[in-house]
Amino acid sequence: MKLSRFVFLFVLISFSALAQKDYKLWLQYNKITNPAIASEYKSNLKNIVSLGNSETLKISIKELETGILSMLDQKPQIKTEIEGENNLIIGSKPSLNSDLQKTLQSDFDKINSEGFIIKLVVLKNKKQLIITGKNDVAVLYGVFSFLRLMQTNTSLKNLSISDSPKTNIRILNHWDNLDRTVERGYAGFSLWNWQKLPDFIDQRYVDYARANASIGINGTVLTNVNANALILTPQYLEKVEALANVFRPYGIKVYLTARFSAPIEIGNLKTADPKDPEVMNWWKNKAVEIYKRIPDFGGFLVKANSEGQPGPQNYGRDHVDGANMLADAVAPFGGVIMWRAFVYSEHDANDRAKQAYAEFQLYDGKFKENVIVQVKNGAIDFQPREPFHPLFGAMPKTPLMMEFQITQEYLGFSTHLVFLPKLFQEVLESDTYRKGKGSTVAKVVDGSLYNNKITGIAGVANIGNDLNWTGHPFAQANWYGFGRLAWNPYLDSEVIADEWLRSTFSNDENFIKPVKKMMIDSREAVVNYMTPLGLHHIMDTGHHYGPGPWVSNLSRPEWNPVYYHKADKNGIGFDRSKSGTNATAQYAIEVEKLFDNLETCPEKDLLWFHHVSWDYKLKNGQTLWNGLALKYQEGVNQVVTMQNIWNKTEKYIDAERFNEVQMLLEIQNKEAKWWRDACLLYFQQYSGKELPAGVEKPTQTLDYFKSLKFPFAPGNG
Ligand code: BDP
Repeated sequence: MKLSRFVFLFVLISFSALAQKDYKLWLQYNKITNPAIASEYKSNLKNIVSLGNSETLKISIKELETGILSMLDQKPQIKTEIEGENNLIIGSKPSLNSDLQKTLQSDFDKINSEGFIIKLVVLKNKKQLIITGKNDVAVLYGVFSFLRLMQTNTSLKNLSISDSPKTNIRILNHWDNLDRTVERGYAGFSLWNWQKLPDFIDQRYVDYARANASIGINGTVLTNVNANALILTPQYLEKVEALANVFRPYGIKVYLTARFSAPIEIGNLKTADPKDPEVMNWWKNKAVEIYKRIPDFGGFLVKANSEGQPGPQNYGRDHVDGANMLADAVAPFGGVIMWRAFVYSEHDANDRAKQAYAEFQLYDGKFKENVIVQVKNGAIDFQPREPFHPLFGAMPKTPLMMEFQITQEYLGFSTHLVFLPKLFQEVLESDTYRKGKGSTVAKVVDGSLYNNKITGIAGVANIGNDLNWTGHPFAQANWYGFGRLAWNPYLDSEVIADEWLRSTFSNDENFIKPVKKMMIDSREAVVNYMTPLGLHHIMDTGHHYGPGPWVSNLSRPEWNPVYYHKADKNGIGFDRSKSGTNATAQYAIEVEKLFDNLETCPEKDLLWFHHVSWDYKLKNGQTLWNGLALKYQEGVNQVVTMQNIWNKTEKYIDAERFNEVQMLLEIQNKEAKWWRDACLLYFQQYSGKELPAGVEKPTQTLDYFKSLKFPFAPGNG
């Protein structure tokens, strides 16, 4: 072979080996270099006893083999009988012998149907390690959890874990269109290759399911909430069925979005009125047709009468009529309806932040048992920071599902490093006070506050067909963290960052410590350089890329950033207190008082709830104008700190991901400055004040920033 060709091949091979790193997400299975930990695992992982032979169990065994080989350079023997000691026993409760069942009875009592047990036990005087649960999918969760222990170099000593998910529906919402564009998607095109389905099964579908199962995600809505009825035609259902077949052994159910007008569009009916018998029948038959193909179909997600989508109100009916009609159709098969509460109307002059509560709260207790209302984390729309949505806690007789956005529509797309579990945690920990102190949003979502039968957390996916799935290597952490929080909404985001870094990059403390801090601080950084002190929705409109606080020419008032910041010569902010729109009254009295009073309103939410004079004194003694400007500067400084941290990590990780993140942080730096300069120049017109010392002078004029146009910004249809 000629040298040049050899070099070419070498480069190609090493490139693909490196490229795989990005692709492998948090399942890197790096070699365990800590000798004590490695030897503990080695001695316990010589033999795997596999009890059963379901598809799911086979996946568990294969995953263990892959992980063990890669992390320990050891190939375990796979057996079907327990002989000798130090075996790793894998199987669900029914497959265990009576001795084992008895030994583990108290552990089984502690877990629910999806929970697992990982435990060192002594059986007939012999030590064994066991991973079990009540069914094989639960065992798979246990296996991934065990592999996480390995990946994070956790000692096996005294190992005894029993863990169950706290919510039933842990689901990704893909805003994927049938033409493979992804609404608000910044990581390429949709994974679902509809044209080649059902016959061509892309390996990515399998890898996607595996990644989700590894963090306990058990559902996926394949299609955009701005729905296309065609997905419900036989031509597409056949393709959906093929995907469902791939996902099933991983414990993942498939769901679809239901376009409310589908009976007209694909059913040739004259109406989609939910009280019309023909319409009801159409949906019932549709459900029968779907469940014939996909017996474990999860159900429908519906965006109705919101942002132009059709819904029951088109026929003089309400959300309850619409949701319950669909609920009846899927109920015989155990399906659920996830009905979204993301509504606001152009005909409603009311503060947009009040509209969902105003429209939905009075329906409490009126929905059928298999309806769950899906509520965004805040009352406006996935902003870098929002106070928790007032509906949480306010509908005791209705299960409410959390909707988080993992894709960074309003947080810098997939170019900005922002660790979202920090945001998610802040929302979940918020106290609604609806049943006294401690009535957190997490307790509403996991059903413990009001004893709801179904519970769930949805995340709008940030996944596309980019080689690294999420566009930014660190955006993988947001997918990961979402799954972990959906499993356990009480998890600390620092724990999540720690696990993720160890599983994705390295266990070296010199890497973990600074990079974890970088991740944790990244959320506040984006708030600071985009929307500090409670500002919100001042992104450029349509695509939401970059700042656009000046936009004021769109037909619907609440589509314009000026609606949200209300800057004028007297000050800035949206008065939602009693003297304003009184949105604060939608919260429990304790929360209402806190937000309503300028003195007690947390400064992070100040301009969300109050219109405040430019000279208002902040807690640190600064005037509002100076404080605001300094916050913007702080955001930029934080990005610089992130860059400094990252620049020191080169020796701990592969060059490819190091370089990618370095380049992306440079973009983030530029864009943070863009945000700071554009917003401060714009607001300065109203404050009429100089920038305080410590804030860098803008390098461009306001007109320049206003002139920037991005007709092809991604994710905007
Ligand atoms: C908004 C997005 C829009 C979505 C909508 C929704 O800009 O693309 O369709 O949310 O959640 O934030 O329905």
